[in-house]
Amino acid sequence: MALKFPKLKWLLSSLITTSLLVGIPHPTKAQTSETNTSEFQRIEQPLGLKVGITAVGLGLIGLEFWWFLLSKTKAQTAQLAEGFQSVNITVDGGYSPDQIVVKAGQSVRLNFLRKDPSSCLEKIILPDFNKAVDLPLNQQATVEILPKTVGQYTFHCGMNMFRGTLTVEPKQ
Ligand SMILES: [Cu+2]
Repeated sequence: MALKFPKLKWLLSSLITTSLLVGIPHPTKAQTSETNTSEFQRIEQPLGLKVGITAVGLGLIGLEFWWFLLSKTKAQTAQLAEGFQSVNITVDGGYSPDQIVVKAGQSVRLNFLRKDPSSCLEKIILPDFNKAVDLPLNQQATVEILPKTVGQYTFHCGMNMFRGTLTVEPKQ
């Protein structure tokens, strides 16, 4: 949930901006233009234009909802390579993928490639596996773990602001 917070904040502020652009009826403004007829003339917009602008605004709002709430990254299953379950994770404004699925009882290699210069992301921590690894910029850093117990584990940045989930499934 912590990861979603900055997104939601952004979403709210952009929704407000969008509604301002669309032009929510402004009572004080309307009054001024009616009483002060000598200076201001009230311009009647054609109905079609109003409807059109409203539709564009609603469309943008819908697009934002889809982008931030529904276009979630899908979980990625680690691929077997040289006896390891490997997955490449790009670190850039978060982790991509941020949901990783592995099987229990086999070593996992998480290959992090940090492209984000922000110091926030320079450390990756897997508390359940007692791992804290520095991620050099534009260089792959591998974290090796052996997940023994089925369950969900989180990995996160040094300050626990960006998070990802490691799901350990039973081996079949
Ligand atoms: Cu951080």
